[in-house]
Amino acid sequence: MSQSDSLPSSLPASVRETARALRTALDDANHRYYVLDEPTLTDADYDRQLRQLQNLEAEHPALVTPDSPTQRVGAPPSAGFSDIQHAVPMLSLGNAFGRDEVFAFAERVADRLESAADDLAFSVEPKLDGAAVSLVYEHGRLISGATRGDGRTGEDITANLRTLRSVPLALRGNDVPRLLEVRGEVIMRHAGFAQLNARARETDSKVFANPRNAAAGSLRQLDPAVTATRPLEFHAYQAARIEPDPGDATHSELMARLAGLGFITSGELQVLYGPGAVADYCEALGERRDELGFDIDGAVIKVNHLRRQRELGFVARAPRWATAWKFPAQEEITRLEDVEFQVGRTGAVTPVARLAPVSVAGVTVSNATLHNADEIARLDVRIGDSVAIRRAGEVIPQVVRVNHDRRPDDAREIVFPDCCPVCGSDVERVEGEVVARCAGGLYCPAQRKEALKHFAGRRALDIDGLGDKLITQLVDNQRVETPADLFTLDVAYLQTLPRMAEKSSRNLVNALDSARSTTLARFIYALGIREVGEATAAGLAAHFGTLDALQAAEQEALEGVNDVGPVVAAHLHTFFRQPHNRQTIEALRAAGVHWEEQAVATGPGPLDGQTWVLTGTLETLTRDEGKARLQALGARVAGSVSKKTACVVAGEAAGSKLEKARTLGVEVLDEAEFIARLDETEADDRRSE
Ligand code: 9MJ
Repeated sequence: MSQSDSLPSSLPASVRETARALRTALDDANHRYYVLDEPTLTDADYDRQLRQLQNLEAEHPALVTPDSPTQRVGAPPSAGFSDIQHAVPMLSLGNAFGRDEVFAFAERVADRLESAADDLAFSVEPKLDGAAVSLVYEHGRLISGATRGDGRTGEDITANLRTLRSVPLALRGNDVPRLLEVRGEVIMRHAGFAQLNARARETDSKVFANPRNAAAGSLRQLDPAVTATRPLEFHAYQAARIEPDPGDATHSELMARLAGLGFITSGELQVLYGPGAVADYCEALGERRDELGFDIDGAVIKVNHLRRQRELGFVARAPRWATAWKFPAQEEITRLEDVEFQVGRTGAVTPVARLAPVSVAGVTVSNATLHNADEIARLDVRIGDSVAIRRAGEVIPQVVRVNHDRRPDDAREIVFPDCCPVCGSDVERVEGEVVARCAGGLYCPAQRKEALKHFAGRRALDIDGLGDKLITQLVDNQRVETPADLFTLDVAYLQTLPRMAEKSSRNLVNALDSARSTTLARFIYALGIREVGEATAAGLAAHFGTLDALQAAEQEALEGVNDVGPVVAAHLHTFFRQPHNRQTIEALRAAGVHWEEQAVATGPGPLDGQTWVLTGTLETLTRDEGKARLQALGARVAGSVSKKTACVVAGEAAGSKLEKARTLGVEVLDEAEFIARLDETEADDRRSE
């Protein structure tokens, strides 16, 4: 379907053509990003084109049609949802537990079809655990979207479903059916779910127990603008009605057609013959369940030929032609035996639930996070309570619910500590922040250990052979306090430690040696500055080019970096103004940690070609800052004075360099003059930009 079909011919051809091109570009970008997972446009380009289209539509309101990409969040909040009758009931599925029941299902189907079970083609696909919805398209345009409801009557959530970028507003391609009713599941991926709940915990809004509840809850928002902010995806798994009738097609063929029309369909679907192959697939999918990035609760086994599906029909509320292989639940009930408090790298004090061990989807769980004091209050949880634990993918096991009816009489309240359980420093809770932090900083061995683990990690300096246990020993023995101390370790000392032979000690010393050569991005990341992840570190490295420039940057300059907002900028600014952090950085450089510095091309500077020398002690700014500001203006900063030196800055107790400057007649500035000159030159520079 072409995006220009619906544009009114009363408008000038050039306007229609521009609108058509923008709509197609935006629809294609959406499809590539949300359906094919192969983004082509940057977010900025997408936003720019969307704004262009919005402006064009504002000038020519006749361009606005319901399937324009500008119309996803168009509807105002509603007072409630009206009913939609499903033209074809939305049925539930029967269950098959284990291989024997798959064989029994296949035999039943084969008997009815008077065929041999091993000759029957089944399509098998993951069973998504989200909220089932049904979408109706007429002449390629989305007409309505509904929840499953009781299977016969659902709720009209069209306005909310339109906000999902994986729901096509207009079907794609040239083979658009006159009528299409597509069914599928709206899901939330683990990553999006974790982010949504993390934000909810910070802002005291609704925390969801699992992605299914989050998806269902997000779809039932009265304000579509809220749904639009939720990371939802629609995955199609059935064409309930299609006109013209596709004739003697198969389910797998229809799924391929739905993909062509613009829907996400399962990349895991397989057509298999006989129950043995089907059961093998289900077992193998179960093994990979944690790798998919979203919840599935089983596999759906369908007779592949639609003609045979029709022949088999339904029993009660479920089709005879399909069944669900169910995986073990991802939630289990156990007892909260105790709560311990862990101190993280940034001092965050996290309550950790110690549980009576329980097997959750095949993995024994004995710990779960309780996040923070607010979460304990929200859950109203006490030691001794019966709790529901959820484990999904790589997400840390969570306590999602408490069974208050089963609270024992001797249940104990959880008391959040006032003092750090590791170093005894005060535990502080900053106004407006949910996280409580140990005020000990790097005095706290727990924070020191975590900082060192982070520093040595694979994505930071990648120090092979420096594991958690060794770090614990080094800190406990007071041999290592800061990351710089790591570079003073030698074989003689290391081999005195338990489990460290000469060879492993030598390997570690070699690994430390290799780690000395790194990149600026890794180094920034390794410093473990709050909220500075790998991507931010890389952005900072690319933007500033040198560590000195980054260290000297003011809050405003930091906020000029992609993805750095006021909070991260403040963390960076504070970090680099702590004397102990600067000392550690200097000690690391002195220990030989190095990287290639890149001058950031900023065009010609007013001090281009000049060489400056800083000497003596500066009071109001550090030498690094002075150097970075000079470099930003184009100057070179050297260590010795010559005839070619443009200017010498002499701080307190300047010695031989100052003398030499005077002898050679080189201009000399004291600190106050230097700062005035910098300010003046920077202001001139800004004016000339
Ligand atoms: C889920 N939940 O993933 C069906 N389903 O087909 C898949 N559900 C289904 N198919 C017919 N993949 C009725 C239900």
